[in-house]
Amino acid sequence: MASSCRATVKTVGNRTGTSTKLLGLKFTNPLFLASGVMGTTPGGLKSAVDAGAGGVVTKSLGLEARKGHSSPNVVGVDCGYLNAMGLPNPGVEYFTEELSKVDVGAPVFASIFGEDPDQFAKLTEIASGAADGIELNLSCPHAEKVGSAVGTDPDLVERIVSKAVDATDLPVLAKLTPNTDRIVDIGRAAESGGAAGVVAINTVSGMAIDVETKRPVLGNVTGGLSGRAIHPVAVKAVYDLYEGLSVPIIGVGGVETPETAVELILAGASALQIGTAVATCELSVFRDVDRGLAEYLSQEDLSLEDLVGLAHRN
Ligand code: RRO
Repeated sequence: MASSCRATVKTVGNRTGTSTKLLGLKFTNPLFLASGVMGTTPGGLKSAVDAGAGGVVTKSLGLEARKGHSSPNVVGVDCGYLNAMGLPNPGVEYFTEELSKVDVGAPVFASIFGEDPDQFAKLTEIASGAADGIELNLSCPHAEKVGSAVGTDPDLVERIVSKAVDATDLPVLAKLTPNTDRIVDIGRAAESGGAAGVVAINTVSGMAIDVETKRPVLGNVTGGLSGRAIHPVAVKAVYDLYEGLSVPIIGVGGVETPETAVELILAGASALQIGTAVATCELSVFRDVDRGLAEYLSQEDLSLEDLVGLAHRN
């Protein structure tokens, strides 16, 4: 894929000006590794931190190890990727044990998925043994009984979040799906359940068909679209959530340049996650975007906090 992502950036002295406190945690910058990319092993998470990520999110973990959907499970499309990985993961107990042996170097959020509030509570309890925060996956668009199957009913979302919050002292985030016209209702339900923040957005439901074979490309037929293509969808979701919620919003979707990062912060995001651009722009994306963000803040004479949601006040 053509890389339009590398920003022209200058270092602002020694300081980036983007360190931040959020959810009771300290981050060297507000750019976190999104779930699903490099997060299947603690070593992968550490590599992202070494490359400049301010925080990291694991691949989504379930109660049992899982192989995922048959391949092809990722396909490049214009301005992004379609994936239907199918939640492959080594199981929460194994991963938590491995994570406890590694100093990742920045706050780690354990992403978890389950079928009901009890499963989420159990997963939360186990993952809390090694993580600094929990991200509830209420939004994978292509899995049966989990992900958006449980994340589009506000009552169920509130019960899931509430049970997870009761099972831990760590901050609990709810990752929301864009594949609904009720994202604000769902975000409010997560907030009522005690979520410390919400993450918006997971991938947008999509599919690709091969014109030669005349068959769907992905092994699972449908998948989730990520990358630059979904950036405007993420901006709108974050903007709407900022109007309707009081808890912090973590924006994700097509962040690959300082401009795309600033846009999501102006919409209302207090921090951001980067996933697809780690593949399309390489790991340097964290430092490149952070430097560009710092330069923008310096030029505009604004703090990061000033910038959050500024589009609503201008
Ligand atoms: O593993 C996946 O197929 C996957 C997950 Br858990 C998710 O949350 N979002 C996505 O696009 N793919």
